[in-house]
Amino acid sequence: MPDYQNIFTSVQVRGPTYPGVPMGAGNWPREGKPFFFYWMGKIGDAQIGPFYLGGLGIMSLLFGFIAIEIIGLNMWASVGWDPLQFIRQLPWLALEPPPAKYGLSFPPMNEGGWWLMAGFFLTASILLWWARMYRRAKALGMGTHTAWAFAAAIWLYLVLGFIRPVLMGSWSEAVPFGIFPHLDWTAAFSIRYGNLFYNPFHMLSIAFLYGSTLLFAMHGATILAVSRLGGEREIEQVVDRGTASERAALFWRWTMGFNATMESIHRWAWWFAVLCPLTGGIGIILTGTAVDNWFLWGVKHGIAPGYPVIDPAVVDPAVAP
Ligand code: 07D
Ligand code: 07D
Repeated sequence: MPDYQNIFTSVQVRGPTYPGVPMGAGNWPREGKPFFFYWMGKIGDAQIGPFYLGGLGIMSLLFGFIAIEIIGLNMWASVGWDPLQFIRQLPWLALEPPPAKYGLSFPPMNEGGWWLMAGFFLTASILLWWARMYRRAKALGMGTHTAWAFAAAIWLYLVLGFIRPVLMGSWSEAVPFGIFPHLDWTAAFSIRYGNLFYNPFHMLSIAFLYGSTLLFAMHGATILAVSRLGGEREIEQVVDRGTASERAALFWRWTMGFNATMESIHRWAWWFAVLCPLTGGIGIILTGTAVDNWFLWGVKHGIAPGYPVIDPAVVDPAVAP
């Protein structure tokens, strides 16, 4: 069965195209005539469309487009409107937040005003997309787990770009737009606050990040390992646990003495993923507001060694008044 043995997916199913379940009043019609795309079928479902656009979707795309437009045009302006340099230097270009002197006021457009506007439209776009996700799940009679997981990511995004800057009293605390500039910000933030590694919520966030990849690998591998027994065909697993799911469970009970269930493994995955940005956001919100230097905080709480006093006459600038 060579078709059954490729990297990503099993045989391609080709019935008539399916528009999805009918929906009641208050829903838009789905757009576009669905078609099959063989190569997409290699990595997922071969049927493309129909799409559900909806009012929230259109508004989100529109606001997102405005944000990207503001960011892109500002970056282009920063290289003197040279199209070649714009493409060549794109990863290094930035739209920076206003300087500290403007606090939380609306700065002049070319000193962070455009940054503030782009942030507003990007945030509106993301929140509208969240609402769309919530509404579509409801319309299908599903739970809203995906929307709440997305909300956890939005929490970290809002802490970084809105909540913490407001608490600190200045937009200048926020992240710039740009590929490498946002990495520079991340590194500078860690140094400014005495090494983020000693922030226990950064530690938790990392544990959940690494934990997520481990759980994903374990779950993906387990299901693939029993796919020869039909383990990935979830509908059949629901009505008849069968030999695939049973073996998958037994494998882990044998190798590590404990196994998740077909349901609980997905709860594990959901919580690990959600707790990564959730704990991370707590760590960022505490930085500069409650804790000014995580290394010294670590020394105080016995998780980092202090520097030995070599010359008592020299005062560590970090602890100088
Ligand atoms: C694979 C799903 C697809 C999503 C993708 C991202 C854009 C941005 C905009 C040019 C896993 C699409 C990107 C639309 C283009 C402009 C103006 C998700 C997948 C492919 N980061 N970060 C990246 C964002 C922060 C950090 C890459 C966003 C914090 C480090 C990409 C945000 C800090 C590294 C990116 C955000 C931080 C990255 C790949 C928002 C601390 C990397 C992302 C909205 C958390 C890596 C050059 C990825 C890299 C990277 C986007 C926030 C740190 C450009 C949208 C401020 C250390 N970040 N990031 O695959 O290669 O995510 O950077 O908060 O090493 Mg970042
Ligand atoms: C960014 C949530 C917002 C994203 C949203 C998506 C779009 C695009 C695109 C349609 C990612 C919106 C999407 C607009 C649409 C399309 C295609 C989630 C985001 C809403 N760190 N660090 C973390 C590690 C160091 C620092 C978290 C490791 C150094 C700062 C994570 C190491 C310094 C911050 C993590 C390491 C430093 C973090 C991020 C190792 C730098 C944060 C979790 C091995 C010198 C963030 C508490 C996440 C945080 C964060 C990992 C090192 C700085 C666990 C593994 C010491 C400033 N770091 N870090 O989910 O929460 O991000 O910290 O060295 O702010 Mg770190």
